Amino acid sequence: MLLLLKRIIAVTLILLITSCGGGGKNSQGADEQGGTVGGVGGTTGLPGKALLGPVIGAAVEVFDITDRDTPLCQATTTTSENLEQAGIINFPECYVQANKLYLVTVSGGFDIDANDDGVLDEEPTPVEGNFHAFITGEQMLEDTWQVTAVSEALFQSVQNLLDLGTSEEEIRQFLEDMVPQLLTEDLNGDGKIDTDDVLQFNPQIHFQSVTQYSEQHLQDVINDIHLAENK
Ligand SMILES: [Ca+2]
Ligand SMILES: [Ca+2]
Repeated sequence: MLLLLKRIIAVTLILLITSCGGGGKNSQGADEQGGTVGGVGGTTGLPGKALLGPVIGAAVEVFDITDRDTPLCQATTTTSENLEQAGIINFPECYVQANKLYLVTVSGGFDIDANDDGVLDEEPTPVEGNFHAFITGEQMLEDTWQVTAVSEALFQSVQNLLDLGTSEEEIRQFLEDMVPQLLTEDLNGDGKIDTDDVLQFNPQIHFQSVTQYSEQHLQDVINDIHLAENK
């Protein structure tokens, strides 16, 4: 039923979308073309984080959304018993275009705070599956960002469109339209609930900011990621 509903929403939105301005706002940091995240020359990009609880030792890849076979950049999340320093995504060097939409995939590793209580779990939980986040080059270059169950739920909502080869503009519009179904609060305080907020979601402090619909759904998403049943 839920899947059917999602498909109906997706099809309706495709029909409704006529155009979309996905342009970059070009604030400080990134120029119009892009910049390098990580590496010696990476002065503008900020690290990401794989965060169910923090996921250590996971493989991270960045893809152009039109070519999900060839990673543009790769990294392994940091390992630490300090939750703040664990699960950090720091690319050796990764050039991204500010206005382009990318897909980040996190695979494997261990969730070291699976119960999200902010305390290192006695036993880490293996992550058998993978999870994703859509992120623009601009978002990657100008703020910290998290790959989480919320970003994965958003990815799953649009996966069919991606597989159908839907245009980047339509995907971006669909993502923005879907966010209010997942989040109820403006997490970065800019007056809008949008994909910027998805990338700031921290399960330990924002779990009350998810919609009633998504609360159980997100727990299911996390369980599926742990057990590799989200494929
Ligand atoms: Ca814990
Ligand atoms: Ca916001």
